[in-house]
Amino acid sequence: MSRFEQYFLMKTEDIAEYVEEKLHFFPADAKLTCQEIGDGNLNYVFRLKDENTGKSIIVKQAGECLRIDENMKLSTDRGRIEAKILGIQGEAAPGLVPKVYLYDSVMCAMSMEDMVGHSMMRTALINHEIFPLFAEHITTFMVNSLLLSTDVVMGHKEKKENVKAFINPDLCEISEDLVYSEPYIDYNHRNNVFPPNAEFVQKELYEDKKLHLEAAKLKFDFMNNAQALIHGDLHTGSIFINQEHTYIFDPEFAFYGPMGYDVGNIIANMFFAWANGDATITDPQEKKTFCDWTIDCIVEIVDKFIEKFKIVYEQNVTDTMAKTEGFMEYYLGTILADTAGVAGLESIRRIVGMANNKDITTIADEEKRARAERIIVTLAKNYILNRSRFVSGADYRKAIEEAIAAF
Ligand code: SR1
Ligand code: MG
Repeated sequence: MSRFEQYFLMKTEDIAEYVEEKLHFFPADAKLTCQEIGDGNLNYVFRLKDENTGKSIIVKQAGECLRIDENMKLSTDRGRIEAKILGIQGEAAPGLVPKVYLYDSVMCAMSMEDMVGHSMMRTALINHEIFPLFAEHITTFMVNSLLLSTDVVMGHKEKKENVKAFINPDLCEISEDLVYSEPYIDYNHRNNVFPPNAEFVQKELYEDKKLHLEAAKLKFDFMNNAQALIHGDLHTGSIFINQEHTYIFDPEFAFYGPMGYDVGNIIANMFFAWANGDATITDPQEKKTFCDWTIDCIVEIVDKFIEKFKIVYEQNVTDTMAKTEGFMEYYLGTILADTAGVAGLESIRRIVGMANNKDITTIADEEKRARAERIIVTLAKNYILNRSRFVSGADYRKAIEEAIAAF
């Protein structure tokens, strides 16, 4: 009997045998080396490489509890969801997601294309690299993968089958808690608040009841609006990129939810890159070039999303009533409001919640980090409280400039 017929958490030394047995991916004389390369909160990611030819493969295995907290148990079904959605997204947005070679439901492991020649986008942004084609790529990915999965386009019974197949309760619960609840009421006592901003957070987040009400409304939209098959965790750590090309991966939080969740996540994460650049780049010209690009990129993402959305909608709408004059504008309007709301929620939760991000935590100068966090939270509150007013890239630019000017 094979060692891999019963689930166990693999180590680097198991991967070569595993891949040999399951895939026959490498030649018999391959000189295989394996490295654990994951730095996420949830899974174990291995790169297996043939040193003779340079050919490589990624094996990602879901553990039964979180890497960042072993007391938090999590269904390994997330691997199935991830493998399945990568197939769907690959059809909707060809070339923008890695290929899946095999999903093994016993070992809860996915063997996939190695995104050779690409870097994790968050790391590249912390190194202040600029990616002029990113807005183009990410908007094609979002519009196609999201809109084509909705009732606007799909047969409604088929879409409902998809809703069923992508029920993802454990991962959704993480977002419901970490994104939509704990940043406002720290009932699990696991928020990470940067001490110099403790009073600011107390007043601006924990004591702002008007903000709580809007976060609550958005939470129930997240839980009840089965609009589109969303990626569910579309931050810059879920993207591998180079100057010519972008890969979007790691969609294990996928489920049928509001489209604005993905769009808002990207916007928030691009602004974290601004905050890092503003706080850490010393050369004024370099700082201006990088920071201006991050803001231009946010503006371009919003405008290109709107432009492509309208085209893809017109070309693919099948539902009779969704063709009614004015409906597309109404529908897009709700998505844009959700986008701004989620951009705010994601911004806030990465500042005060349990899962922070390196763009901010690596700012060594305490005063600069405190200022960066205050700008982000102030901007985020504007996004949430005034979300229906964010209907173009220019609205984001104005809000960003106002938040920066306030500190
Ligand atoms: C407990 S998991 C923390 C976060 O990591 C993932 O990437 C998701 O963003 C999740 O909220
Ligand atoms: Mg992830």
